[in-house]
Amino acid sequence: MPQVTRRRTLQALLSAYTAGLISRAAPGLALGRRDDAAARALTLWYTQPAARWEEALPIGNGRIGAMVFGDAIQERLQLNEDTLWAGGPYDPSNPDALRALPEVRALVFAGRYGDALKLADASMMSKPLRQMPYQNVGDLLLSFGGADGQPLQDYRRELNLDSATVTVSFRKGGIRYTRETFASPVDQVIVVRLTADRRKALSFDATFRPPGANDSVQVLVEDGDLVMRGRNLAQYGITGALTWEARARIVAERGHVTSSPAALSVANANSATLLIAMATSYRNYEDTSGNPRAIVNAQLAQAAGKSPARLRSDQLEEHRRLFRRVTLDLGTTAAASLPTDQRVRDSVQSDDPQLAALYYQFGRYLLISSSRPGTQPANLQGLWNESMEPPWGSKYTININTQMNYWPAEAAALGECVEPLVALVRDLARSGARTAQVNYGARGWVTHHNTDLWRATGPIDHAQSGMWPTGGAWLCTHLWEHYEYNCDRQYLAAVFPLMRGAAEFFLDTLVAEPRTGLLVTCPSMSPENSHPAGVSICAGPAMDRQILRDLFSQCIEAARILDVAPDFQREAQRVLTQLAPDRIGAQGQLQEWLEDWDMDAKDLHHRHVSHLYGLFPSGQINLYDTPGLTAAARRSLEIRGDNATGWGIGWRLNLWARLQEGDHAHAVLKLLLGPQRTYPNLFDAHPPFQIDGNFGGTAGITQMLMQSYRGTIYLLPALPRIWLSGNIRGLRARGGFTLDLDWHSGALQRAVVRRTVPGTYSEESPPARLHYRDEVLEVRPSASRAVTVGWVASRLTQLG
Ligand code: FUC
Repeated sequence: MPQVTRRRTLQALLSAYTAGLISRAAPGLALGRRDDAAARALTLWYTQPAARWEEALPIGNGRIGAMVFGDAIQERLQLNEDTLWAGGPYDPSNPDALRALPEVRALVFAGRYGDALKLADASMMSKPLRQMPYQNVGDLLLSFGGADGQPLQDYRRELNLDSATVTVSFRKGGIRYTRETFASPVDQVIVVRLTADRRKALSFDATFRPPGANDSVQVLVEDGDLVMRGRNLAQYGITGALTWEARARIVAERGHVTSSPAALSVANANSATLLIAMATSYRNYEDTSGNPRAIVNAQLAQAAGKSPARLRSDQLEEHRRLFRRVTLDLGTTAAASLPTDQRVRDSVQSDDPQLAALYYQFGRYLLISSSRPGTQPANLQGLWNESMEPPWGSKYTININTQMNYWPAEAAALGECVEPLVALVRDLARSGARTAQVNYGARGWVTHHNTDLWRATGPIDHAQSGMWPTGGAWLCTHLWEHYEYNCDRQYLAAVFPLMRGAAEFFLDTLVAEPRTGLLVTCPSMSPENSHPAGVSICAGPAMDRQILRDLFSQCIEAARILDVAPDFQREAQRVLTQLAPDRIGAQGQLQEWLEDWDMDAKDLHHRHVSHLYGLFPSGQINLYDTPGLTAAARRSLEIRGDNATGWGIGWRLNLWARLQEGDHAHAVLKLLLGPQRTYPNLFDAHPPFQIDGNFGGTAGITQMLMQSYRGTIYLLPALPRIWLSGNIRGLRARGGFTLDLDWHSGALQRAVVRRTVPGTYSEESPPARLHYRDEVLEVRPSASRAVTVGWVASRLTQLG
C-alpha cells in the first residue's frame, strides 16, 4: 500500500473510531471516556425506530438527502433531490398589472383599502396564481424478513452530527446488525453500509417505492441496478418538464445478489454497501435538457470504484471541514444522558443546557446538509419532504422564511453555505427584471413574497399575502452581509450589479405619500398582517422603509468601496433622505405602519414581527444609536408576546438577544425547544415541520453569546444567568474575525480574537472593537497573531 494511502486509511479509521462509528466491541479498540462524552454531546438517539416522518433522521449532502426511519425488519429511506419540483420554466408576469397600478395606488391613498385589495386581486396577480411545489422522489425499502420469531435486543438509532451519519444497530438471534447511512458531498451518493458480526448473516430485499400520485414512475432492474425513473408532475397548468432517475447499486461481500423485475435480493452476505444516486434533467431555471440517466450512472461508477472505507473517509473529511469549525459547551446536566425524544418532552420543566447546544449544532448540521455550493438553497423544509403537496409547496417564502434559513450561516462559520442563496439572487435578478418591466414598467428587478425552482417573481396566492414587492431587496442584504464577514472585494464586484438592480426597481416605483411628500412603497403590506381595515394592503409599511434604508446604504457603501457608479450613488443618497422615518405610536410602540394603527390591528399577537426588522436582522435600530426607537421596538415585542409559530418564536429569540436581555431570550428559547415547537427528531414545528425555526434558533443562540454590528463585537451580550459557565469557539464576526469565548460564573473569562481573512487586511485595517458590560477595547490581531483579552478587576484587559 503506498505511504499516503496508508496514512489516509489509518486517519479514516481513527476518525471513524472517535466518532463511534466502528463498533465499540471491535477487538483492540477501546473508546476513551472523553471521546465518548464528546460524541454523546453531538448525538440524537432513540430506543425505537421512527413511527412517523417527524421521528426519522435527516441526512443530506446539500443536493440529495434522505429521512432514515430505522425499522429493524423494514428499513425506509425517504428520498429527496433538490431540483425535483413540479412544472417547468414559466413566466408569471401579468401585463394587466401595469394598467391597474395607478388606480390601486389611488385607492390605497384614498383609504379605500378593501377596494384596492379587490382590484389588486383581479388585475395584478401572477398567471398562474400559484407557484410550483417541491416534490418527493419516493422511498428505498429494505426488507430483512422478520418472521423468524427471534426477539430484538439492544436496539438503538442515532444521528451523529459530527460524522453526519445515521446508525441503526440491534441484536437478533445472537447476531449484532449495524446499518450506517450517510450522504456524501464528495461522491454525490447516499451510502448505506450494512454489517453483521457473524459471517454470512446478512440477507435482505431492496426495492424502490414510487411517490404517490405520479403514474409516470417506473421501478425496474437494469444492468444489475435497481432503478426508479419518471417525469415530474404538471401543476397549475404548467407542464412537467423534468425527467428524473434514482438508481441504487448493491456491492455485497460474499453472498449472492439476485434480481427480480423490480427488486434486488442479497443472501448470506458478510456485509453489503448500497449506493444510491439521484438526478433530474434540471440544468437551470430556463433549461431542463440534462440527462439524469447519464448523471446517476457516472456517479455510481465513481462511487463503486472506491472502497467503503474510502467513501467514508472522504465524506467525513469534507463534512468535518465545515462542521468542526464551531464548538459549543453550555454545561451538562443529568438530562443529557436521556434519549433525545424524552429530552424534548422534558425540556419545559428540566434544566438541560446541553439540549440547547445540541439544537445549535443540529441547526449547523442542517445547513451544511441542505445548502452547499452548487446546490439549491434550503427551502421551507430544507431538503426533506415526503409529500407531493407539501405545506406552502415547500418553496422559498421570502417575506421571512428563506432569509431566516441563512441567519445563522456567517457567524456560525458556514459562509460557504450561503452560495446557493447568492446564486438564487443571481437568477431572480434576471427573471425579476421581466416582472419589473411587465408588471411595473420599472428598471431593475423585483420579487414578491415567494419564489420557486423556476425563479418565478410575481405576486402569488392572494393580494393579501402576495402583493409585497420587497422580497428581493431583503435577499440582497444577505449579499452584503456575506461581504461584511468575508471582506472579498472581487465577490463584492460580482454581486454589486444585483444589489443595484434591486435598488433601481425602487428608484422607479417609490411614490410620494400625498400628505407628507415622503417616499413610500405602494401597494405593499407589512407581511401578512391586517391593519384595522381588515386587509394588509397599504402604503409605506415600516418594514419596507427599513429594508430599503439598508439596501440603499449598502449599495452606496459597496459602490464607494468599488469606486463605481457615482450617479447611482447620488440618486440612492437622495432617496435615502426622503424615505418616511420610523415612528413611535401612542402606546410607546414602534409603528408597524405609517399610521398609528397597531393597537387596532386584528391580531395583536401576529406571528410576523415585520416592523422589528430594524432591530434584527438589521442593526439600524439599536440600544446605542436609537435608544428611543429601541425602547419602542421593545414595547412592540411585549405587545406581540413570545408565543408564535416556530419561526415566529425564532425571530423573537433573536430580537430579545439584540435587546441584550439574556434571561428573556432564554425563556423564548425554551418555548422553541419544547414539544409544541420541536418534533422528536429536533425538526422545528411551525407546525407542521418548517426548517426556518431550527435556523432561527441557531442564529438566536449565537446572538445571545456574540453579536457583531456597528463596527463592534459584543461579547456575551445576552448571556442568561442559567448558562453559568461555558465556552464557544470558532464563531465568525463581521470584519473577518474569528472568536473563541470562555465564561465562568456568569462572567467573561477570556476571548481570543483572530483575523481569518488575512489577504484582505493591512496594518491600517480597522481593529477588532470588543464590547463587554459597557467597556470597550480595541485590539489588533494580525493574520499570524491572535489576541487574548480577559475581564480583570471589572475591566476588559488585553492578556496576550
Ligand atoms: C409565511 C408565514 C406562514 C408560513 C409560510 C410558509 O406566509 O406567514 O406562517 O411560514 O410563510
